[in-house]
Amino acid sequence: MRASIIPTPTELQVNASAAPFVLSVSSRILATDAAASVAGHLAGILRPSTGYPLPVLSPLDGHVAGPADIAFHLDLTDELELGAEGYRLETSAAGATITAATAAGLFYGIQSLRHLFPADIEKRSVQSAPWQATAASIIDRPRFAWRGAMLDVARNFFDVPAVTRFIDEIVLFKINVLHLHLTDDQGWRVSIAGRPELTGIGAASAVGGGPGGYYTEEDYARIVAYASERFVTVVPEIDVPGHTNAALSAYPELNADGTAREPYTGIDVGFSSLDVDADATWQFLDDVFRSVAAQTPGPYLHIGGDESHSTPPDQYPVFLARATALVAAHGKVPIAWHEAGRSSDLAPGTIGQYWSYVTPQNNAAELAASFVDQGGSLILSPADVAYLDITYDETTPIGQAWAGGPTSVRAAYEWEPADILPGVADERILGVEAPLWTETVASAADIDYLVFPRLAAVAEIAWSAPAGTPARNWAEFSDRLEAWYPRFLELGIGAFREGEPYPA
Ligand code: TNX
Repeated sequence: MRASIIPTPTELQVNASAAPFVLSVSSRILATDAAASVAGHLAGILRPSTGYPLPVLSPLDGHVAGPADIAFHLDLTDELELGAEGYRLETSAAGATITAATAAGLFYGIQSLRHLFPADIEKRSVQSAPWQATAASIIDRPRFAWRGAMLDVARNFFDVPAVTRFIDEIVLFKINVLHLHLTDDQGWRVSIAGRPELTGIGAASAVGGGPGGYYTEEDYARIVAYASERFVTVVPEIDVPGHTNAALSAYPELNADGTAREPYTGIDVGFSSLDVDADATWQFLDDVFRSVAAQTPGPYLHIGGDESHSTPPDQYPVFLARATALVAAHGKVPIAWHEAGRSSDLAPGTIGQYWSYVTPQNNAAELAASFVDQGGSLILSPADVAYLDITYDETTPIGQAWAGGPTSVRAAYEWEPADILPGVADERILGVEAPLWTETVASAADIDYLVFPRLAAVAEIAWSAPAGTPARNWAEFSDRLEAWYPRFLELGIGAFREGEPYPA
């Protein structure tokens, strides 16, 4: 038996000749109160397929872990120096133990443990034993703090169950940020106190005349809570001043000519802009940022800033300076796409999201560096390797090919974050994010097909050792990925597979 953990751990010793850990009908999960919710999460994964009761018990009540048990240890002193998200996982005939300094670390330990069991463990109906996990000893911590996936719910709307399903999928690979692209020309998807027409008029459209939709405050709170229970921070994006046709259709006073726009269902970009001078625009943004900030427990608020080709060029930097200051005034750290680096007056600490290529095009490297010069850091989403909506090959029936596409799984795996922007110090790279734009994506099956397995490749870049170390090895990764396909199947994730047709 081999271990096919993705992303590959920092230190992994597989004791192939040793007896494995075996889960049995009498297995128990031992966890103190502080670890009980994470332990319960693991029980929720293991009970349906094993059919075992797997009670969660506290060692403080005198329960002692035996060879069939899984024991959680929350070590707040962090003697093993596992940090904010690291963990140690030991599996053997003597039992399974997960140790971490935080509940998040324990949660990542769970994900690795899942990958050690047979793929059947992921089924939602009772399967037959044996439930063996390879004897292994793992110490693991992430390279980057920001390991993101973005879902565009504006071009096409995805309801709460689709989003929580997406969260369940991304956490398998230790992704810890869900960036929701909530607004664009084609639709406005989040309710804003005092601005009913954003979701009245602005949410009724989608690409190709799709049904549209939006999250009520309650819906949005459910997504945020579901994510938070899985150690995922939700980052809302309100894209301004371009990509705003939906808002411009809802409130005429946001338009320079005072006339409401018609709803838009095409896939062009760059034709819309808020009237960046109008007081009405700033009252609007104040309402929007206040409401979004109030719905967001996480520290970040993304304000887009990309492709604002219809904003007067001299006004664009002024707008970004003021908009980032407004976000900061509402208590959030602003994030913007790299074009916002054109402003030299960004609010202190504004984070840039780089979306040019692995080899920076035009002046993208300078724009990204501008955030760093202004005291901010960077999230890297190089479009030619990390964009999840780019086609895999000429036969891919959905997706787009603009960013140097098609983009293979191999290309998504073989790039190095530290090599993209030569002047930028490594510690200014907050991490990596893979965006899924949804102009051509209408269903959960479409999402799965474009996101997997590419997100697994990007997740390994975000979590595991850098290029140039033995851990970053395409041949070895593709073996692990191969071993993952039965697991995708059991999880109901319709992942792309080289040479196989689109399942729909
Ligand atoms: C560019 S990348 C966009 C999006 C599109 C995407 C299509 C970026 C910041 N903006 O508006 O959806 O290309 O791949």
